[in-house]
Amino acid sequence: MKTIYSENHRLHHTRAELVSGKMVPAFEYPRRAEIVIERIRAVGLGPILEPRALGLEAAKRVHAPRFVDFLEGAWDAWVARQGDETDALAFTWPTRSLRDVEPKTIEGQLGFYSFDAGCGITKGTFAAARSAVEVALTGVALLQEGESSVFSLCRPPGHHAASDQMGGYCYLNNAAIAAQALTDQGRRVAILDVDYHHGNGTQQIFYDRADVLFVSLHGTPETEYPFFLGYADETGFGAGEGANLNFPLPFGTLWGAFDEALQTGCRKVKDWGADTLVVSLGLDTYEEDPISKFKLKSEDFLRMGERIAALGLPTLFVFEGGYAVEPLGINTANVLSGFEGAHKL
Ligand code: Q9C
Ligand code: ZN
Repeated sequence: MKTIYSENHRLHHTRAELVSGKMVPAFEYPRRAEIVIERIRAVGLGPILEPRALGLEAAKRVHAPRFVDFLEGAWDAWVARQGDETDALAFTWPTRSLRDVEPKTIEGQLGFYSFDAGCGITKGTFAAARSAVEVALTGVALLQEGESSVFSLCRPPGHHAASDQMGGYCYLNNAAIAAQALTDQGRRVAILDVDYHHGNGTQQIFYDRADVLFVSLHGTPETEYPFFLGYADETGFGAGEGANLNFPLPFGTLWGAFDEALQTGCRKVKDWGADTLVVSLGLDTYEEDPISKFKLKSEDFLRMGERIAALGLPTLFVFEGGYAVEPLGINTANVLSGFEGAHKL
């Protein structure tokens, strides 16, 4: 399997995020992607390629152009008013009792275009996010050229990013942008999101559409981030009714229960008639993940890859979360090698 990777992700390194009432060092940092690429190299998964310079036109097919433009200018606007000593970070959001209008200055715009404080902007954030989109879109191009599976090692991750909101360490939704590009080429795409957190951004982007199926397994929003989306009764809206499927699972979930939901999700992908699969590949379901509460073991990720392979579909893996950094390379490569061992096209 080919891997797409760029070192541009290193340009994005936030200083801090808000956890339990205090600012703590960010859980999402460059070493995550480096340890994964080192493992991909060590196990000889396949060639590692640089992304192509594909730009952000495709991103504007799922994100509001003014949101993408905001991201591009946010750091300079922040530095002009606040200096460069801190990350650009929101502190007020247009929640229920307030009004959904765009403020004129950066302090308010940060809240308007985000839904949490897990998405600070630094000098290199936009360049890194743009590069991650190109990593995903290069994977799309390779599928179009006949590859049966590709790993897009995107960083920053994307699945929390909605059409015009960043959050949860995500700025541009790499998996959604890739799924849209594949759909634009006439494919019938299903997105399978196995990250520990609900892919609220991906769900929102496709919620009223019949042409892309979204299936997500995640910690139940009753007790887990992102709290305000990801329930089982969210099945799609309008034309999209029936094209959204959530599996909220409890704290402590082991491979057995996860796999049961995964098999049900895979059956839905098959019954729905998908001809191409995009996997939002988060590894934060791992038992030692510092911010998550499932209990998957390293060898379970081999089984996960085999299950996904059993669908027999052309597959684009898009890297998402996973914060137990030392074993992150092993866990990621396990999914991909499990897939390769079982994938017959
Ligand atoms: N107690 C992804 O996995 N909240 N994002 C962390 C820690 C944010 C995770 C709070 C989690 C976002 C892509
Ligand atoms: Zn996650």
